[in-house]
Amino acid sequence: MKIMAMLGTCNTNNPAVLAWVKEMTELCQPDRVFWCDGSAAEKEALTVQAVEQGALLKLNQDKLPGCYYHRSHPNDVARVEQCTYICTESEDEAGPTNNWAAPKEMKAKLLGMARGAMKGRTLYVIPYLMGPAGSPLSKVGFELSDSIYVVLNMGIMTRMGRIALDELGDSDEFNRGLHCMLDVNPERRYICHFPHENLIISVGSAYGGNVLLGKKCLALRIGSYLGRKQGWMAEHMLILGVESPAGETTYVAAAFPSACGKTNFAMMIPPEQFKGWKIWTVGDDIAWMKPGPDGRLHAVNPEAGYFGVAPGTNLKSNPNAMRSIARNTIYTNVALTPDLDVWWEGKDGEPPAQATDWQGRPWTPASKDKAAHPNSRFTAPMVNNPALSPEVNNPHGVPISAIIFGGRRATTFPLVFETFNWQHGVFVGATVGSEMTAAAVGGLGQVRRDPMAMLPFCGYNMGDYFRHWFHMRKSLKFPPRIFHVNWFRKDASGQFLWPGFGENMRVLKWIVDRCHARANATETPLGWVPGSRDIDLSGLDGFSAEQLEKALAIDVEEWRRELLMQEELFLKLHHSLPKELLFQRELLVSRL
Ligand code: GTP
Ligand code: SPV
Ligand code: MN
Repeated sequence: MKIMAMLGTCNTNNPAVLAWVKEMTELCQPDRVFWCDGSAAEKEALTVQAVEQGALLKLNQDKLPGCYYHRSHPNDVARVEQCTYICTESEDEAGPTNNWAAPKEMKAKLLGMARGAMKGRTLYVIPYLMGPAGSPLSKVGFELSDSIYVVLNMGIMTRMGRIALDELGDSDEFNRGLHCMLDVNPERRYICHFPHENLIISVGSAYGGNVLLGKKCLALRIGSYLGRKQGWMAEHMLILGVESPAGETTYVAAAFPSACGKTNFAMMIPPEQFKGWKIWTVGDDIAWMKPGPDGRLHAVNPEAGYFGVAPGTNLKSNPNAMRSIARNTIYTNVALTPDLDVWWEGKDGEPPAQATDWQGRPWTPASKDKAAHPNSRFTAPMVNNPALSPEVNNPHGVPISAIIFGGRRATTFPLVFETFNWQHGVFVGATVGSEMTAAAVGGLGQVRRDPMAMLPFCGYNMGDYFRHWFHMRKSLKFPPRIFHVNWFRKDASGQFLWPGFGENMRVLKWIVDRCHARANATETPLGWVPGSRDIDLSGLDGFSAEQLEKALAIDVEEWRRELLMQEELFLKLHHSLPKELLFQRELLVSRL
């Protein structure tokens, strides 16, 4: 076997890294080992190889310079929660909302599956850094993968290569990640986390959150576990800055479940009437947050790119995303046009007269199936985003003034409310419910509890996670205010009550003004709600104050049902639920 350091000098003397790569190489028995250095030349060479192997297709370079197309296996198009495990010593540590397996047995099983699994293939060693260089919050990981698609995606989504080795130095503190595609068989698919060992093993998939191990596996599941031990928080949150015409920038973090609007909100362009207001994107999916010396909660985005939902993305809904994906982007499971352009449901313009769908079948507008998979995605470097925050590489992160929770709810939840205090805010986050989306396999459209949008991503017992949230208050002299929003409420005819997207700026401005104690609100059983005059509707043609009132309304009958639904989660977690949550529930019941 030959160990190659091709096209670069990304070798390392770190003994812990070398020992682990050697051990895994002996286990997986690849024909070649390729150490990634993250250079532009390397990216170019690997892209050529990926095209030769058929893993990528070169798109129309006049229209989409540097862009490539990928189709995943039709059985492998989303995260698989039923195959995702937290392997802690005790089952109680993983808690009732996670799949659990004993670490020793699961490791033996997975390493057994990996034995000889890379014969005839290349093992790519992917060193990567999550978070800005030099940040106390940043973490180094190594993903060993036999997928060239994973390498090219990790090159966009993380700070990959030399930079990670430099950050690590001689330390043995890094995440170990092993990824084997095997035969991409759902029966042999496991995404397993071993938090005690800072280890991830993923087999049998080649798609998104299952295999880009820095993202959901390290940055959220392992991250949340480490955060609790080390006094910080790993959250499924976007981070944005709101700059006012006076030049004051207020930072906000928001947790919405998968495919519920984080990327859109993080890149929003304010409507014309909001002259001088500007949104800066820090991150669109994940926030690592830690109390700073100033007593405020500081957040960094551990990622370096966007793995975003394609359907519904267009120049009106998300112009900054369209600009972000105009070059150097990998498209997965969208439709392909005859001139090698991409298309998806909800893209600008007319649907193409003919196209090839995400499964490679001929498609026309008369076809009954969708051209793009509902969970088709783009992988785009954040530097493409015209609204990228100048603070994105700040090792100290940005100070967060507001945390927003939200879900996809056709009824019950008003457009926006502010919670009374941190404890109440934690209760509201803990009881978030949302309709399930295509981002995970199964259950589409059903409302389920998705606490803090972390149900699929919390790496330990959810009850202890809530306790950690309450505990964090003690290290914050200036805790962020906590809000809840719902862009997805519908009227009797099934139409969205609120126009959403860029118009969400109107709600965001109220939130920011509340943080600076300069906006009015009315006390309700749920929290502080703006009156219809407190939200600026100027220039929003065809949208009346009455409609806004409908979007803001609180229906006590609906809330009785909601309380019963919330109880399900409380029962499931009764063993580990912090008392503060029961107390908050009693308070809500009595207010209602
Ligand atoms: P993940 O990447 O899975 O974590 O998703 P996300 O939370 O970043 O969601 P994203 O912004 O990609 O939006 C998902 C879907 O919701 C897209 O189809 C959007 O068009 C739609 N969406 C986003 N914002 C709004 C909104 O304000 N109103 C409505 N009605 N739909 C929205
Ligand atoms: C999500 O599902 O929340 C995503 C997409 O951001 S994935 O990376 O596949 O998890
Ligand atoms: Mn996400």
